[in-house]
Amino acid sequence: MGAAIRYGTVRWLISRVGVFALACPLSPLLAQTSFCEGPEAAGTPSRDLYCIELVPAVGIRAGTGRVELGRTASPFTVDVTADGRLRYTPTFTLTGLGQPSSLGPYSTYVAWVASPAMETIERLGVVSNGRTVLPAISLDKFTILITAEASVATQEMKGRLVLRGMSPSTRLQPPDFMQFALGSAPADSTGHAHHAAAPGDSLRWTMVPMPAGISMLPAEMTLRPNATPYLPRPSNPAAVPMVQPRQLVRLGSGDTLRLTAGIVRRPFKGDTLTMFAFNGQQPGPLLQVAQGAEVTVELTNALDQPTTIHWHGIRLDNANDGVPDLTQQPVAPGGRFTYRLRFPDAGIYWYHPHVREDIQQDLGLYGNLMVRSPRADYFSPANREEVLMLDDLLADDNGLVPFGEGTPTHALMGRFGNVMLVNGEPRYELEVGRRDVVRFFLTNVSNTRTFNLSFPGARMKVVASDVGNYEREAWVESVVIAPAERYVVHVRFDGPGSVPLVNRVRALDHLYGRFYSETDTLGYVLLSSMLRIGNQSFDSLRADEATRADIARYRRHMTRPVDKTLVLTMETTGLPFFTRQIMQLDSIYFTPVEWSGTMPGMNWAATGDQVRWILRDAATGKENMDIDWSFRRGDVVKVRLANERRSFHGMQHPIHFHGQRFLVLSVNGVPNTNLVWKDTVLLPAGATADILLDASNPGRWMVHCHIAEHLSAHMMMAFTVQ
Ligand SMILES: [Cu+2]
Repeated sequence: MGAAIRYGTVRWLISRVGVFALACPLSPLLAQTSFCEGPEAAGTPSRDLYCIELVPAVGIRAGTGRVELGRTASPFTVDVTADGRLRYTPTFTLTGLGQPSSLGPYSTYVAWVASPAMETIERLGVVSNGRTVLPAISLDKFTILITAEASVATQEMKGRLVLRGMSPSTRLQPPDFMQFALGSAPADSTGHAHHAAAPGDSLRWTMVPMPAGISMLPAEMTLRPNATPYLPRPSNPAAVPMVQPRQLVRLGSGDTLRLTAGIVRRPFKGDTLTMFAFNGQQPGPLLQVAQGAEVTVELTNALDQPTTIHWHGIRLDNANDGVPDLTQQPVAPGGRFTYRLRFPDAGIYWYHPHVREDIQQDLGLYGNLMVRSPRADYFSPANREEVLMLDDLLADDNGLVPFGEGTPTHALMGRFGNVMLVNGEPRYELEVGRRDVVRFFLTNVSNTRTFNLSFPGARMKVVASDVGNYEREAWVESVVIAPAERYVVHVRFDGPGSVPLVNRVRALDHLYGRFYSETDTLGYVLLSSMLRIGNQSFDSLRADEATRADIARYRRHMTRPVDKTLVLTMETTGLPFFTRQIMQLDSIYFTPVEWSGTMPGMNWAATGDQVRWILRDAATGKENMDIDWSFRRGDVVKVRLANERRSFHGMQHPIHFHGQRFLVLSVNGVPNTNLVWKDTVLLPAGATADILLDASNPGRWMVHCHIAEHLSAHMMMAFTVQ
């Protein structure tokens, strides 16, 4: 009760301060809250990506302003529409505007947003000197216009133009000159060799598959990774077992599971691929345990390379965390390792190797781990549960595109696949009754792809993420899920007919400087004619009082100063001239999230020897494994993650902390109002996030980017909890 009152008081104070500040536009309190104002500080969101400078129109002598492209608090760190358009909540800060009447027969100023060619113009709202927050904008490229108007009610832009500014995305333009200059390079004559050679032949690189609708410069088509191509090639393929579907394995406390990482064959588009699997299953067995249980897993390595298993998100004993050279020696081919697991937190977790994830995880070594709460009402009611592992595979007519043996390929943006998989299959199907509520447990196990998932026409609410429930359920139009993240959603299918599960994003055509839509249909939910009475509780959003009480214990730490700042950046060496030139042109604008692999050739050809992704401790300047933060058990640490826009290639990074849990307090300075325990957070390009780390589990642990190629290209550090 006491906590509830305190929380209520804090919310009341926030609302009062908010109203006061809006009523006093020059309040220094709020003047500080926009990162677009004042001198640019280190560790703040990129002005270049999230601020617009407004400039006076011809003949206007007084007035300037800025627009902060902010976000409204959401369950995700990226605000995006179901069809994939980024959504910005603009905050206008205007100064020095004279009386509108000084410009003519006008009484007010109005802000508008227009597409670059002005074919659509939308009214945003009335503005004046000071700060004004206006409705969200979801155009790819746009221009902000402020006009003097005769009436506040005007819905049409008729008055005099006063200020204008262009969105950062309008800088994305076709590099005509380079296209001409670089386009003259000769095409490669070996471009169509067969890379899935017969046993005994050596593998060769051929051209990487192109996404539909994207063109590549001839010079890009000549690029090849400077690495030895690798695919698993057993000496006796006929003896390799065919892959099996996932099995549910319920483990009680004290049980032992034998898990073998081995080689399998699987049918694929009329061909047969050689891949990896746990116990011959893709995904690996779905393990289900009760919260608080302790089980043993005996790993046998039947691969042709060393491996380990990391139990992602589980706050277990450090020696069982599966990190090679940090918590254990890698398990050699033919070797074994015993993991002793405990499960302090309910939720959906997953397991995967921590050796060359870019190869081993991509070839199928991943499985989910469901930890059940003893609370019967842990989730609000649903008619059924579905556990989905989302992945993508990169293949062409010859089968899988080979991996780099000693170093990863795709070291720039990660290995985007061109075939979407749900639970290892290219087509997912589920049959449900009409009005059924389905609880989906979603895990993104892809190397690099961030999905924007929705079931068009079906209502969806998010109820939980990585390490437990949200403080309260929230309606969402889509789920933004980065590699290694988990979300639990409840979806009601009212029907009739069928509902697709789609990934809808806006991809960047770097060559032509444009955005375009990509829609992947991952599967269908088929609605049977059986009509259920329906699930009344679905219509309301439930609060989880136990989660609220748990998080409330950390509330006093939320306003503390930042303890540690981690900068995410990169450097390159020895990239081809062409790649460096294109990257330089490209760096004029980075989209907050690269949803799709639209620079396939140069991305593929860049290896971990040429690209070094960096976690840099802002206080010491130390990088990656030279960092060794030390905390005491029970410390609560505020860490600011700052994704540096000015690096050579800015893009999003899903950052994972091992062995602990954290709260994402704010993104780009906007506080989250509905918290959830996480182990992985997606940092958009140029963005910052403040997280509150609950350093409660002793040991030496990793922090790393969960884009598999970034991890394999050094983007990792360690910290100790004593
Ligand atoms: Cu990364």
